[in-house]
Parts: sequence; structure tokens; C-alpha cells
Amino acid sequence: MAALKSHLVGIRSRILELAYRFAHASKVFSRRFFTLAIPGHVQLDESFVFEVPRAKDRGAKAPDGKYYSKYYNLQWKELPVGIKDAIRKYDSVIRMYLGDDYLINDGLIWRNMSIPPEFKGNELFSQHWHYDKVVDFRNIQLFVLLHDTTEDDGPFEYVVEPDEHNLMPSVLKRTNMDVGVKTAKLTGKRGDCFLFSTGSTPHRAGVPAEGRHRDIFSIAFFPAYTKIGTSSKALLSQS
Ligand SMILES: O=C(O)CCC(=O)C(=O)O
Repeated sequence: MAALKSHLVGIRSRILELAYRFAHASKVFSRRFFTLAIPGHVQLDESFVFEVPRAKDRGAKAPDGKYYSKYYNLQWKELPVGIKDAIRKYDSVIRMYLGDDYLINDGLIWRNMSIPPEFKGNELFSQHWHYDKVVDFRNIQLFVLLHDTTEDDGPFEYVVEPDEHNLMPSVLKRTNMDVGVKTAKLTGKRGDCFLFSTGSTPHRAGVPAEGRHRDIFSIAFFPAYTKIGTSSKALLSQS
């Protein structure tokens, strides 16, 4: 009788353990929208700044016919050594997130300007909460501040602890001006950088206060199957 009882107790605890393992595994595997948010700092040469003559219109045209954001691309050979070294430092993290043979796109520098109050409701340069869905939601960007950036300069803003199982419908629709969850802003010193999952984590551009602007550099990383960019192995083996 005692042996039967202990056998039944054993079966019961085995069933409980299997149920626990099953619940745990489904929780882990349903996480599809992983967040990466790693702050750092890179050394920038003094000459690495936003060059106005190179800049082209970026974003949407405002009702007054103007663009309030300007950009240009930078090829690998033009990037400061400090940024290339930072990418080398983060290479293993990026490989874990996007897979070996991930691709590196061209660099991008842009300047967001203050928007006149009458156009504040227009999305002119990604000021609404959004995900960067490109081929899918798997992509990362390294952002680098090009000048000391305060709240007044319209810093990049992101959700701090997003739901990694589900996307937010209002963010997907890009109609959302207030996510109602904890957020943080990328303020800091020139050279401060941030490796961030732009595909899977809600983020938006801030709007600079009147008379101010915000300059930033970014470079994006994509999985090999997207065919966006150049082989990371090839670029990282160059100087
Ligand atoms: O300019 C920024 O701070 C954010 C830009 C952005 O979210 C985007 O281009 O998708």
C-alpha cells in the first residue's frame, strides 16, 4: 500500500513538473520581439559633424512646402574609426540577435528641426510611435549623438520595457502619440551611442524646441536573408 502511494505521489509530481516545463517553454518561445537597448560611448573626431551642403530632404513635406528633416548617407570608408570600433565591439551581440553573416547598411546622418506649432500634428519625421518594419521586425541600429543632446533638442525616445510577445496595435498603425507606458529619451553627450532594436521596440523622434535642432548618426544592421546592406564579415575585416 505504502509503495503504491509513493508511486502515485511520484506520478503526480512528474505531471506537475511537465506542466510547469510546458508553460515555461511556451512563454519563452512566444517571445518574438526581443528588445536590445545598450548604451555606450564612441570617440568622434572633431570634424565628424552634420554637413549642411550634403543634406537632402528627409521625411514628409509640410503644408508650407518645406522639409523639417535633412539627411545624407555615409559609406563604410567615411565612418570615423570610433564608430567602426564600436560595431566590432558589438559584433557578437548583433550576431546573436540577427544571426551570423548579418548585413551592415550605409551610415546615415540626419538633422531634425523645430516644427512650427501649426504642423505639430503632422508626422514630418517619425514623431509618431512606430516599429521600423523593413522586411520584418528584425533589425537593429546603432545611434550616435553628434552634439550634446538635451530634452530641448528633440531626443530619440523609446519604450523601456516593451511586451516582447505582442506588438502594440496603435504603434503598428503609427497613429499613436502617447503609448501610456514607461519611456526613456536618448539625451547625453556628443559621442554617446545606443544599440537598439528599432524593428521590434516602439520608438519615435522628439521635436526640437523652437530655434533648435538635433543631429544624429545611425547605422542599421539586418539579417542576411533581407539582402539589405553589405556582409558584416567583409566590412569588419577592412580598416
Ligand atoms: O530621429 C529620431 O530620433 C528617430 C528616427 C526614427 O525613428 C526613424 O527614422 O524611424
